[in-house]
Amino acid sequence: MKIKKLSFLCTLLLLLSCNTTMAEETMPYGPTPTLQQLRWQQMEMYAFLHFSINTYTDQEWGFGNEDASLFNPTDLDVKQWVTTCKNAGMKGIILTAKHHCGFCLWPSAYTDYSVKNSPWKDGKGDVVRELSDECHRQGLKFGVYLSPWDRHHPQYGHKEYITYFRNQLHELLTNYGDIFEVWFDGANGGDGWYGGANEKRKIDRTTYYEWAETYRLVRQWQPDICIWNDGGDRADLRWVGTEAGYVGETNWSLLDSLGQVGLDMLHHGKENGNKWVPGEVDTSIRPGWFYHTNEDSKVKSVDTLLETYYKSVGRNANLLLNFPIMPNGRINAIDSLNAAQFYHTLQKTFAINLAEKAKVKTEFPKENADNNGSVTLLKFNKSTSFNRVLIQEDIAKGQRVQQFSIEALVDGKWQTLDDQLSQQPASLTTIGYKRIICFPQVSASQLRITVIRAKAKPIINTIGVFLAP
Ligand code: FUL
Repeated sequence: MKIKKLSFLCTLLLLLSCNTTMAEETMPYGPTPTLQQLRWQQMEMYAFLHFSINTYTDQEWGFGNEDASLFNPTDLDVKQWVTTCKNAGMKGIILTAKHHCGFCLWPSAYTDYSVKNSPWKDGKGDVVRELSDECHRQGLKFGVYLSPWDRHHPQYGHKEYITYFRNQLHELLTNYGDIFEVWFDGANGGDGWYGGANEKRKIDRTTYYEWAETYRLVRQWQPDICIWNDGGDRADLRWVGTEAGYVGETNWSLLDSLGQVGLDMLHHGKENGNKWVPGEVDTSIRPGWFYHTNEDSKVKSVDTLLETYYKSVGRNANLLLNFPIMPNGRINAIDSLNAAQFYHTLQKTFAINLAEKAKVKTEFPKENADNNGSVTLLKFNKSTSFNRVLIQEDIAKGQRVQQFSIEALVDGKWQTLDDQLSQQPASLTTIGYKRIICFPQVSASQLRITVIRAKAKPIINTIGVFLAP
């Protein structure tokens, strides 16, 4: 999906059409992403793989007492996983190295509850090794999910467990090459096996895990990593408050660095938050995260996957799409087929940027005007049909746009283009790293993008106009 940047043009026009100085224009406004967050945002889509003892017990959450010998994939094929994800347009893979049941997909030195006590490869296998090697071979980034909640470990809930958790993190973050993202799930359902205690152990999410120190270690071991966490201290990336596959139409990549955050704020970000914390839309291609045969008929269709894309990547978030691994150790053919067709459709949709054939001019309001608007006019050389408009802000300078509109000149009349996937179609709010507006096809000679309100002078660096098949 190559979209030619119009930044040079915009910068040029800017110099010609307004009196503000270059320095003022390029000064960041408000919180900005770190280099790690910026690189992460550019990945746009990557995959989750859920695989554990649950795969063999038909469960979503193992209790922690399931026998390690149940783990026995007969045809485990990491090449098939990576190829499937690559064909689906995924730029990386995050593996459930340890889910809530505590079973480890790598031969951790700190527990016996791992692949080393399974029949798979006579206990000599290491799924994390095989997958990380294959990802790096095929040019995908690799990430790990390490569940803080561990229903197997006898000391879970006590201080000793934090040392165990950090030891495991050290293994994962120092033995498997570059890790782009680490996932610290916030779930804690209370009860578990806990070494045979069979009891409830709830913890205080805000204090128990001592996240500040763990984050420090993580960054020491993997300086380029992004940390995802939906509980405790604020990390680099945020949950969007739902696993249904969408983020709010208004989506600020900001939160406050301290304090509890409710679901609504996770869903929309905080307009005046003091820290850059972009949203990640995590959702599964099936109803469950783990594989269940009875969900073979419930795999998301190509249309649903496309809608998910537009409501995540198209709304200034990244998409983390889960593929469950089957008991034999492979991704189901229906999942890989639908995902490949989904990506094929995206590639076709965004292959030709019709804006490249237009004359583009941006004007800003006069100095001292009380708003920070802009009007960008695209004049096509002939009537042009399209149904998608893509806009990007230069987020390295901060997320600025609060409200905008798009209009097309159809048969000599300006017609407002609404976001058909939004619940409030007429109101277009945030842009951020990427915003894609979907609407029924129009044939227009001109397109007008008006930034109605912005926190500071808008810096739009990409405009794309497309015709989806
Ligand atoms: C949730 C977990 O409880 C699910 O099992 C799954 O791993 C999902 C991605 O996160 O909170």
